[in-house]
Amino acid sequence: MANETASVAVLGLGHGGSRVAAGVFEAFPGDGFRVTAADTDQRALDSLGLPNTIVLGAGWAKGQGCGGDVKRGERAATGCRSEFEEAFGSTLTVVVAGLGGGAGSGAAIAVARLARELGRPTVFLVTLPIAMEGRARRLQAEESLRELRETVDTVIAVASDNLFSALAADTPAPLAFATANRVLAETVAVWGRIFLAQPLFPIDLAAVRSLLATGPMDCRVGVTQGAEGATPDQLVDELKRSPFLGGPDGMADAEAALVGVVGGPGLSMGQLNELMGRLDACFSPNARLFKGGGTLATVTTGPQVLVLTCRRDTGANRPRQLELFAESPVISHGKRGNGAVLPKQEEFGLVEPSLGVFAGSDPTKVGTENLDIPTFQRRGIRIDLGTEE
Ligand SMILES: Nc1nc2c(ncn2[C@@H]2O[C@H](COP(=O)(O)OP(=O)(O)OP(=O)(O)O)[C@@H](O)[C@H]2O)c(=O)[nH]1
Ligand SMILES: [Mg+2]
Repeated sequence: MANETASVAVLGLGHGGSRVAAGVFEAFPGDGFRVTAADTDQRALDSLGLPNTIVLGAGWAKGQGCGGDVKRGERAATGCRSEFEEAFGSTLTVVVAGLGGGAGSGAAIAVARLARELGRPTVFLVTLPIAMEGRARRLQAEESLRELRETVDTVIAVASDNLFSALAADTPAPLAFATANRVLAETVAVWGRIFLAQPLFPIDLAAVRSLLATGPMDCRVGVTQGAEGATPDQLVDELKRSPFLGGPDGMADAEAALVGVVGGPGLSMGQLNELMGRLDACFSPNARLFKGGGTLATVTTGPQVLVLTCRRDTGANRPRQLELFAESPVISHGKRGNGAVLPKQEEFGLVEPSLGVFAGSDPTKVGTENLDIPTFQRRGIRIDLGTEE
């Protein structure tokens, strides 16, 4: 018997995350997931038609958004503690957010802190912006991701570029985001189903932690819808076409992966064995694989497969636009702890006290101090150029 008190919750944060949560609610109504969306933007929330929503910072943000400011998003979410406590599931909460804006990124950090404090089992599925959204958004997303990873150890970050590079260039933008939301909603739902399933061999959060433990990982996800009567080969083909997986070789070059299969109550050990064998063959023999499978009464189609592949994040998948900035000839570069390349102002040669343009004019004096000399020189303040410890 499956644990009767088991429950899985889905929590969408910010506009992108909320739309994914709404996709789970629409496409998987029979699964009993508790679906909640939270945003500082009341109108965006209302447009989703979800029964459970949280307007973040309603008292001061007035439902009008947080202007893309992560700190304001975080503050707004911190003030909704009791609402979030209610939104958690007992077995698992899948938190979804698009990083790069204010509400979703800030709320993800606040929810992560709360989940850690309360010891709630959570997985964070977050997306990184597409290259054309620009460098500022990308850096904001990376900073939020760094903070999120410092707070919880179950953060799965997928690059939206993997999805959009799999679509034809003439795909209309609304359709592209709708595809992203559908695939992410399926990923979230199958993930939840795997955790609710009667396990034939189980997968748990310890496996997810172990998968991500070796450092920042570049993660990709693939999912199948499990059409009735689909053969193992057809399922594997479908998986390889899954748009967030990064192409047909998306499994072959993975250093580590989680492979989950969930079928209806009729799924046999023989079928599962055959399917797992086909899936194994897609990976390098050196890849660390965490596998799980089980059955669930709400699965009325063929088996669904979820694959989460990881490779060490070397920055090779950073969008091209970011590299162009990094090669700019007018600035030199410093590095943040997270490896993000930041512009650094050039050092000026102002080592001697200097009057600059005020040389020759009457000194502006207060007591013994000449205010025409820059303050840092008058006061002997050493400028930290970031070149020394
Ligand atoms: N999957 C998906 N991602 C989206 C969607 N809209 C935006 N994103 C991504 O999510 C990131 C954050 O955007 P939003 O979710 O709109 O921002 P927010 O969290 O509401 O924050 P604000 O800036 O305060 O509005 C963007 O940079 C995009 O990469 C969407 O409909 N679906
Ligand atoms: Mg928004």
